[in-house]
Amino acid sequence: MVEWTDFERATIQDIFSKMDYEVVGPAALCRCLIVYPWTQRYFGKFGNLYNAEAITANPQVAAHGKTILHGLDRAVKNMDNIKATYAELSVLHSEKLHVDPDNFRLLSDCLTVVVASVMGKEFTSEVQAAFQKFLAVVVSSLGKQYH
Ligand code: HNI
Repeated sequence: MVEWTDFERATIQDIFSKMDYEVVGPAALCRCLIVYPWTQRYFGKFGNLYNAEAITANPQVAAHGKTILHGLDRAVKNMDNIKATYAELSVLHSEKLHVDPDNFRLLSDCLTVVVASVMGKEFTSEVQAAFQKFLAVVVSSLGKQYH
């Protein structure tokens, strides 16, 4: 089980309580699709992903970016039980969606970049460390049901 310090818990709650899901979710998923174009292969039914402009303007990408953040919300609310919280989502990504689990890390790195740019100076190294630890647990839990 993962141990969290009071600072880590407070930081994660704080980041998510102030986060504008409408902006951060779409921005993180857009970055992932643009910076790592092979991740587009899972979103064939989302229509036009032809270039950065098309990806940024695609309403299905924006909607799915928000869905992902709502998925992360579940981990924020269950920080002591992230693995169990994600058991079903892990099976879905593995068995139904066939998403290569390496991509979880890529998306979480894009999310870090977006959160850092929104928070500016407040995104200190200590805050980054807490955020990265949280995302590492998320990534590991989402990958748990792969075999
Ligand atoms: Ni992901 C669906 C959460 C990373 C591809 N994904 C979901 C859903 C949630 C979710 C929640 C909706 C499930 C449902 O309908 O029951 N995804 C998350 C989280 C992360 C993540 C929390 C990581 C931080 N997903 C990824 C990555 C990819 C990905 C990295 C591919 C590169 N996800 C998908 C696809 C779907 C999906 C594809 C189905 C979309 C759809 O609309 O059918």
